[in-house]
Amino acid sequence: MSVTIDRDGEVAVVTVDNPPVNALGQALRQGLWDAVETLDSDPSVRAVVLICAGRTFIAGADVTEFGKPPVPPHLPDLVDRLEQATKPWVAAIHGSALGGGFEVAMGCRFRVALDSASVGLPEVTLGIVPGASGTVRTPRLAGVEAAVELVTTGRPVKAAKALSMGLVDAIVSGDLRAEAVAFARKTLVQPLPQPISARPVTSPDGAWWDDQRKAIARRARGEIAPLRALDCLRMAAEKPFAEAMAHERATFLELRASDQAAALRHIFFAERAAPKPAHLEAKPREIHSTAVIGGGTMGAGIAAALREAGLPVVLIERDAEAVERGLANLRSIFDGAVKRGKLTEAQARTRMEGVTAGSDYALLADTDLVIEAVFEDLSVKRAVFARLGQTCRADAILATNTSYLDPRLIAEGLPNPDRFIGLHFFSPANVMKLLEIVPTPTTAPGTLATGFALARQLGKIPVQAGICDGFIGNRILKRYRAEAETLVRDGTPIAAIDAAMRAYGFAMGPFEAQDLGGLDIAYLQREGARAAGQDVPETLGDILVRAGRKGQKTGGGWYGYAPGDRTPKPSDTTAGLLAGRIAAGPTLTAEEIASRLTSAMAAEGKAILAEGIALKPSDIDLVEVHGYGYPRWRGGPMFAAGG
Ligand code: 3H9
Repeated sequence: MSVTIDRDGEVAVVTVDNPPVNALGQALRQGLWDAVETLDSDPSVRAVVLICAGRTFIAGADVTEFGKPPVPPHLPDLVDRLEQATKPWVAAIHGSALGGGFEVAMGCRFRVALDSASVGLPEVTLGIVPGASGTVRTPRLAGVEAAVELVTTGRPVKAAKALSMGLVDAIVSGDLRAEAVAFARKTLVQPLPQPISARPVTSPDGAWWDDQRKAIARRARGEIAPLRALDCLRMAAEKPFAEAMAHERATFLELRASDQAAALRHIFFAERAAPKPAHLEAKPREIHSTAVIGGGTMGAGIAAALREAGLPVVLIERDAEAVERGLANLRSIFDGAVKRGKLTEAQARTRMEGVTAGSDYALLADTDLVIEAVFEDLSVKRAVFARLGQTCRADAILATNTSYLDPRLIAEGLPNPDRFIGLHFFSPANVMKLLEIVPTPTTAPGTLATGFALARQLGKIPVQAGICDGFIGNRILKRYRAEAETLVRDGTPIAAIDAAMRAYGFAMGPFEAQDLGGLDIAYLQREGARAAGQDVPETLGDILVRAGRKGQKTGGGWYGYAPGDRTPKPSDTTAGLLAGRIAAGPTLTAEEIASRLTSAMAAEGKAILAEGIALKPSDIDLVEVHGYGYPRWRGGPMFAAGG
């Protein structure tokens, strides 16, 4: 860590260098404090530029310090000290000015950002509120509405938007240091603006605050921090600066010690560790061209994800008609993105232009990576790989997206099986962040490393999984559903189970989720296993599917649905079908139900770890949070069960 001072005439340039992201650990806080003192007492300095070395401006407080007692100088005091500096400081922002980093920038009299930079207050995503005046200075800098958006969502904004919101004073391109020094010089011939803490703030009326509260409670269901941040912002808008600061600090310290903050920190570090597991020593192969076999929902989603990362895609289907259907699936993904404002028409067109579609495997002769996403049937998949083995380059990486077949069987007979791997995407594959990476015993280390590198390229969270029925995620899902059925058999109402899991933080309970996705997929798997001679006991789901109740698509499954209405209603038909299987049992509270189901998930997770299917508990938590809707602020089943 270093804080160095050099000069450009009457402007001093303070450079912070604390890799990797210039986090505000104690030494850096002290270094900045000392720099303010030194420059205040140097009469030859008239203005100061604060700039950072490396990939980013200060990215925030040092999150690794959060479990420990705070050590002075405290960040709020440092921001005050900066604001009281006798010379104007100019924050020169590149990369991201986040959390404490943006708070430090608000202690400066001016903020100049590179056009590629972003600023934000992401504290709520860590289960806390900004703790060094973010909730108090932001409304005074940019108004209450902008502050509420920035603080309660935690979403950073790009430089152009930051300028329009009043969060930064100027955007520059090219040489940030030279531009910031020139900006600082200009300020010397103009009257200085008030320090932010002295600026006035106007509070909207009570009804506006009530509306915000309702909207946040809906959006951030179960999370404490966004609502507490709103309270801080209201305090900042209605009370004197010092009183609002005291409230913010108390809230910050309380939440920092909360279970939700601990869970969110756990996921934060797990996500950053996931792409670089220690055992990954081989060099990944470079991927410049890709192909997807199968243009159904899954294949089209994978192709869209590849295009989003800028990779050209060859889409292969069985015949001309299927090729057209595949292209239509892909087009509807991009059209949807245009409708939601995520892509421009021109971007959508470019995405489509990067796709070559056909039924001729000869199109794959020079492709670096092929991902198979055809029907979940061993013989169909084997036939695909037999053709890939004949037509692709001998070093092309060949991946299967199977979700429950044994990849070893799929790859049997493939020439050069060292380039074969499982890459299990989750639907919709262009949206869901999780990628299970499944090496077989013959997969080469370089092929495995390429899987991880591809995940990085696609912005996915990679988790390595061993081979078993369902890998990590679907195996836990099976156990979760089985436990939910056990509760039903023991007399707990279906609707009470779903309600309990929603109250725990899932968007849907296990039964309504099955009705949405269709009960027949899991049923067919079980039937397949039974046909193969495995002993798979009958489930309640089997009874429903055999009676034609496959979920919403058949007008009923676990629940009944009125035509055109997706609201689940308890169903007499279902009750009748299951009547003989349900015993009278104790009435469980919502907490007891959630505890039974999450404990079952954790128990399966433990078994998975013991068998070496997952490499570490935090990988299981990532799978559940990013693939199965486990509430992030609970930290995942392993964390919730105590690690
Ligand atoms: C806060 O500021 C509270 C204040 O309001 C009040 C205080 C009183 N601390 O993400 P990357 C590590 S709360 C410690 O892969 P990128 C990370 O673990 C904070 N370490 O890089 C990784 O380590 P390793 C509010 C941190 O280039 C390495 O840096 N700020 C921190 O893809 C690289 O990280 C945030 O929430 C940290 N704050 O993205 C910002 N941040 O190499 C969080 C990162 O050992 N950070 N590390 O695995 C980010 O969003 C991204 O890191 C950033 C760079 C966008 C900056």
